[in-house]
Amino acid sequence: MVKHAVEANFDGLVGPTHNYAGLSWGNVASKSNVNAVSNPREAALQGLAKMKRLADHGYVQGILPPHERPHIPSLRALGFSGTDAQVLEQAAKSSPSILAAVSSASSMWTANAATVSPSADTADHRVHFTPANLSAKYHRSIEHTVTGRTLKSIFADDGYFAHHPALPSVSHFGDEGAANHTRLCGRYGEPGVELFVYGQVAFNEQAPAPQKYPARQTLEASQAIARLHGLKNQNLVFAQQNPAAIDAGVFHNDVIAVGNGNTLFYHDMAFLNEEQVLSDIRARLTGAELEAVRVSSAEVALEDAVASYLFNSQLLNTPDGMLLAVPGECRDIASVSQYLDKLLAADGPITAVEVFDVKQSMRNGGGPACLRLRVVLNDDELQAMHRGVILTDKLYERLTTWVAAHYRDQLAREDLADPMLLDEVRKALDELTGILGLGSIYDFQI
Ligand code: SUG
Repeated sequence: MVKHAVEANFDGLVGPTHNYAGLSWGNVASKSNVNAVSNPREAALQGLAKMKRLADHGYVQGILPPHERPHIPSLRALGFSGTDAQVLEQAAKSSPSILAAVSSASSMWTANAATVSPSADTADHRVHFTPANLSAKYHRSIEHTVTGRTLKSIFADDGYFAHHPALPSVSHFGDEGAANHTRLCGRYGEPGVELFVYGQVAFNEQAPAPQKYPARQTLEASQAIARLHGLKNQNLVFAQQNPAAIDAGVFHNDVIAVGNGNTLFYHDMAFLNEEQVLSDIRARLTGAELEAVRVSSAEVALEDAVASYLFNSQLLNTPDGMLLAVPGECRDIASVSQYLDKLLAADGPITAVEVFDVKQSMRNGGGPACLRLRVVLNDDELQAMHRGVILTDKLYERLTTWVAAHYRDQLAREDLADPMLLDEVRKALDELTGILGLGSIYDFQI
């Protein structure tokens, strides 16, 4: 019997050290905004406003808390020693780039937090989680421990939820989580097709690969996750991302494609072998026909797709079609804005477009879809999870007040060495775990 299920979205709450450090080679926005002064308070409020608007629409909206940054244990592991203030001072003096890396608020992009397989797809009928090792970038490779603790704390009942450790943290198993994973299905509670998109085959040097920028996800990582989650071959498609797209700044598949239900919205440069991907999905999808909404390069040039983040939109069910939740930049770029008007006039599955302002995150290459982790949950699983992280009007009020009390409204590179910042962050996060009822998840709390 098919159980009723919903797609819950867990957005990353932007952390108090949100800054622009140019840490992600291959991510055009991150590089172009290096050393700009950030506004952590505005960033967090923009994220919360997006969550609130979607919760008001009736979607199940959850929150994943930010990580502790600057992360002193990572600096100690690299040989900096003394009191926390001395560790910061030494790192700032001798290795400011390392200090910037351990200070990044990058855990806000929860599409990279983990890969999640709903219970309808898995062999043991539990929801499976694997935190992404994010091994391609040092600043992100330090996220998975706390991400794993947080997910275990929220989805604690092992009768319903299964947690795996991150894959080995080496380039052969580079894994970027749900940003390279899309699930297509009829109804959420039915078995779906899990589409894993990879950038490179690690154990075959002859296979096609990008030339300029790194491929952050390997086929071998995607296959390992499918095995760990107990997915069946008939529900799986592995597709290679177009290396030319990676070289044009598409560092994750969710910068060029998004799927929901039976609909795949994608650019013609997304996949190395587009026809094969579509026919593999069609052959496996049961209970619905695939709706492929293809955007051609003639309509929207790849460069405009990357600059606008058109595909880093959330695609959400509504009672009479689907809503595309796009970043504001989509209305600033003429070709994209015209395309959206055409899309709405057409008789397709996407029937509404709404604009969200997440500019602070966008300047680091994170649009609406980067900011959320999708977890399909049936009614029993929704009851079984920790409900303190689900956004209500009351929690929204509480969190906006908390942000106003603890966040700075500007942060420059030099500020990362300020020992006061570390104190502010720890005080804020300690209060936050209390507000969300999460218990101890941070190193400074253990
Ligand atoms: O991993 N940017 C992130 C953006 C992640 C976007 N996520 C998805 N597409 N799902 C990254 O490249 C930049 C940080 C800095 O430069 O300060 C950064 O980490």
